[in-house]
Amino acid sequence: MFKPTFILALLLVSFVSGASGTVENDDDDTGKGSGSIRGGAGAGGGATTTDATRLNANEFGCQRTLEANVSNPEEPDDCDANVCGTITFGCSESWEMNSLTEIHYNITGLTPGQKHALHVHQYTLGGETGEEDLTCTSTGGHWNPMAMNHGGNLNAQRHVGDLGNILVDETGRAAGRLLALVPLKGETGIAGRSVVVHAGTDDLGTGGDDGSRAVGNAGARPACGDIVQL
Ligand SMILES: [Cu+2]
Repeated sequence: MFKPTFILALLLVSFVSGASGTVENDDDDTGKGSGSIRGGAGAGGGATTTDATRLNANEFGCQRTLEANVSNPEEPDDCDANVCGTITFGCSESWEMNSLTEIHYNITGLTPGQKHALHVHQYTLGGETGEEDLTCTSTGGHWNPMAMNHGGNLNAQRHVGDLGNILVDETGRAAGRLLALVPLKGETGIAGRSVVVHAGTDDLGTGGDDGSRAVGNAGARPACGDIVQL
């Protein structure tokens, strides 16, 4: 019942956004200035939003209710030498398109001027079994409950966990927000999973090889963190 609705919503967002897969940055981190995506979703959302998706959104309310603090698990307190930051998840202001989640991020220690891939991965740190594995590898693969190919955060063909790339300033900091169809709870939700910051840039599935279709060739995992409820 939820699955076809989610796919429909995916297709709709892909349509209204032009399927660009790009990530929007704003330094003030207030969520202002998102006119293009808000307007598009509002124009199309009313006719296709079903009771099922509305119920799913109302379950958590339009607030930032999930958060992940990311760090190098081997040196979690050394943010001078490592990637560290916070990612929060909540509803966008586009209530009519109420599966579209607004994601805010503030991450330091990245490569100045580069785009870094950001994903939700399947397991919390320690992996499926919860063992003491203090590496980001233990978080497993991308969260992909719909069994799709890898893509960008606004593509129709994407993993639920595909959040695209974040833009890094000249100081190595990425701060801003992005929008993606990311259910917070329920069987496809990201609650109780993890966020991984990659060393490389996500090719959003356009690389033409198996690595691209699977993970966007995003490279190593310098930081990760469990997604917890606020
Ligand atoms: Cu990843």
